[in-house]
Amino acid sequence: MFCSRSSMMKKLLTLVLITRPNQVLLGMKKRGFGQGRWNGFGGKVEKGETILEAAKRELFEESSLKSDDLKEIGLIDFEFVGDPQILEVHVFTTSKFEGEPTESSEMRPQWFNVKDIPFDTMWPDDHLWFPLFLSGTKFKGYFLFEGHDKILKQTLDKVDSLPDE
Ligand code: 6U4
Repeated sequence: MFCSRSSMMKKLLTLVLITRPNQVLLGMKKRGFGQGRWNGFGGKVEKGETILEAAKRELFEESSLKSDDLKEIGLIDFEFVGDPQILEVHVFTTSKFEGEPTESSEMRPQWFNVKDIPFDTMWPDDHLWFPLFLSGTKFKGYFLFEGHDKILKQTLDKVDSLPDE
């Protein structure tokens, strides 16, 4: 099978942001990548599943919530200095879900008022694109990180549609 250099160097990830009126559900990451930060629910796309299937699976595994209404709202590439692998993160959102947010081994869920989103304890890119997500605006972004705290370069654009819709 032919694999282009760019696809070989990309790792597909999902990120799901659940909303209810004036609130967003975040999870405190208890372990792994982004430990100690509030974030949406998500993880790696596994072999044999679509990106949307991965988003639903990770949402359920990490929060116990189910949704058949996930809509892709953003696509963000993350690069880390010294690491050839780009993380391609597909961001989904919905306000239609079933179940009660429940703590998992990976995440401790908590509702936040949109006015009190804990950006200080989130990935540093989040405060840049959350306003677009919260206003229902689709976006594409790119962030180059040095370590996990410093953004060296960034682009962020509103788009009309995303490739996987
Ligand atoms: P496992 O396999 O569970 O050990 P882990 O290393 O914990 O994997 P995983 O699968 O939870 O990582 O995936 C990382 C999650 O963090 C994905 O939902 C994508 C998200 N993420 C990564 N970089 C991010 C960033 N800069 N900003 C952000 N979310 C990010 O908001």
